[in-house]
Amino acid sequence: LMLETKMWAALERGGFEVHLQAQVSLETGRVIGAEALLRWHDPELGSIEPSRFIPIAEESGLILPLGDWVLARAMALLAEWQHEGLGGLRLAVNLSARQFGGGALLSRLDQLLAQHQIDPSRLELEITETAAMRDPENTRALLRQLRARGFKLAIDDFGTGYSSLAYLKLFAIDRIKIDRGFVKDIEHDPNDAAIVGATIGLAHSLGLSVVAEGVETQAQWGFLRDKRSDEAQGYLFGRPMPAREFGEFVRAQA
Ligand code: G
Ligand code: G
Ligand code: MN
Ligand code: NA
Repeated sequence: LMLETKMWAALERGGFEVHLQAQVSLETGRVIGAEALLRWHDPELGSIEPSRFIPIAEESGLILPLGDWVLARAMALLAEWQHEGLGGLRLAVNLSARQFGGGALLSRLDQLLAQHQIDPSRLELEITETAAMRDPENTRALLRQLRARGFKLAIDDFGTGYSSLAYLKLFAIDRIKIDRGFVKDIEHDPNDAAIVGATIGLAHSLGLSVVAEGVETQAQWGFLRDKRSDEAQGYLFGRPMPAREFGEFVRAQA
């Protein structure tokens, strides 16, 4: 309860921040976009991990105003990039199940698009398999509407849900993010290597693109490039960093 109270206060006082982690093209080696990751620094408790505060936010309902804040921040960043000559970048935002349960998401996104004059294809919405399957019919309908608007849709942590292949049939999406649990031992574990290779092939044959998560080594990078994964994200290219640093990071590669 203490964390919950502190979180509400942090939301009002600007205690949350969005950090950005680069996503890199495996073909060109260039940064093509980023994933937005929430960070919370409390003056007394210090930095608190998302894995600790997101579940509390989800249970308490705080995830709705917090998620809304992240979306607004993301749209504002996209607008900044557009003005700074970084308009080609894409920004991915994580959505919680509760955010697509309520029916407010679409109109809120429309409002933000109009406010910031953003090309909707620059924003990618990441949903996890488990969140999507809480109410599959509702999810399916909403994802269709989001896609019709031009937003990009990604399935996060792909392969860790109960019925990953069923989601591919049920939901119209653009991209899958291969969970870092499969990437970690890719060089040593032939099963992981086979799973990742086959997943990339499956995604491509369905017309989806692939981001591999948690890439930490050159060997993993080489493997993924050989298997024609489209993009990669991980400590090898950069940790999640403050937005200003990310802008400099992207410019430095030019
Ligand atoms: O940021 P890592 O750095 O620790 O993120 C941990 C988890 O928190 C990830 O599973 C990520 O999906 C989740 N997360 C990070 N930012 C957000 C956010 O803005 N909204 C939601 N719903 N989850 C987030
Ligand atoms: O939304 P998702 O669960 O995919 O959130 C990404 C999480 O993965 C964040 O917690 C982020 O800090 C973490 N992460 C990103 N890159 C790496 C990496 O290369 N190695 C590890 N161990 N974690 C990573
Ligand atoms: Mn994610
Ligand atoms: Na993930």
